[in-house]
Amino acid sequence: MGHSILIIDDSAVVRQQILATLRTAALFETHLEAADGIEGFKAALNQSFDVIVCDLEMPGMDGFKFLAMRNAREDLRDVPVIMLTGREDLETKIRGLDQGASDYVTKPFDPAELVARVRVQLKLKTLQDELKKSNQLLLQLSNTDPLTSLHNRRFLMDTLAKEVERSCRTEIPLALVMIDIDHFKRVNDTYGHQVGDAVLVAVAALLQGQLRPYDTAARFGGEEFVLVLPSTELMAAGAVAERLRKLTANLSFAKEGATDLVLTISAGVAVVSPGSIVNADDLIRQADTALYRAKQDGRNRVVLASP
Ligand code: GH3
Ligand code: MG
Ligand code: MG
Ligand code: MG
Repeated sequence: MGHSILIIDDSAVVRQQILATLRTAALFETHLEAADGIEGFKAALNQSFDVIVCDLEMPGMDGFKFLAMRNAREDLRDVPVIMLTGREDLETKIRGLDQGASDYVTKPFDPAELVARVRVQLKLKTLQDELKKSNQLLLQLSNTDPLTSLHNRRFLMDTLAKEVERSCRTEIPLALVMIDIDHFKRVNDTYGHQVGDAVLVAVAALLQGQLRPYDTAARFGGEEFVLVLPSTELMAAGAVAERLRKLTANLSFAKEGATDLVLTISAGVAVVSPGSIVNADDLIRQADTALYRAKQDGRNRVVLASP
């Protein structure tokens, strides 16, 4: 993929020299020019660049101010800026580097030096982008259950702690639904582990498909799932669980070769109500107790925790 580059300099002649030099070395595919810091800053906000070459002395917003503006923007901080300094003034260069410039080139510049310095910054930027991408992937993997692609327990506990805290502070209710597939061991025993896995994937997809964008569905353990429903009262959460219970009973596994499999779930529902002081563990415990009652009472049902 070709690089994109932004040249900020008040002199059109200098901009052309820079572009011609970098073009000869085939260092970029797309480029944009700006005549001062503010124009350059706007360009950088509108479009992503792999490297920015910025003059220091410009009327209006100069290079230092441009750096300061850029530093205030998280999304721009990773774009390397090479400062063009008119003078051989060491202090100015140090100040530029201190303020976040990645490198500097003294004007009038030597073409080979400019090419070399831009090339180094492009290489670093590419490595940095790759690292960021693999870090994002790692984070996603560490928060995701590999079988169902739902959030895993780790992510759930992080989210739940925040949501419980928010609910206690804002006094807006928060509901938690603990779901457990009934007699799931029988599914494995009767149809095999592979069908068991397919059942887990299907239930996960059903849960995910029924939720609002700000709800969270997670695989809590083997055949247990947890839903976190912000701004939801006990009765409303119970209705959600009831709907899911009915939908689960309608799932067909004929495609998996389990034509006669009728799957049911049990659920326990608990809430953080305004004025109550609970933590995430309390809430889980309450939902789990309600779920236990649902199992005791014959499964395939929803039980609300007593408020
Ligand atoms: P109950 O109605 O009381 O919940 O009975 P149950 O059989 O669902 O509960 P139990 O805890 O006895 O069994 C859960 C089973 O889930 C046992 C375990 O082998 C199975 N299991 C856990 N994780 C997975 C998985 O990733 N894939 C498959 N296929 N089975 C799993
Ligand atoms: Mg200038
Ligand atoms: Mg279980
Ligand atoms: Mg079970």
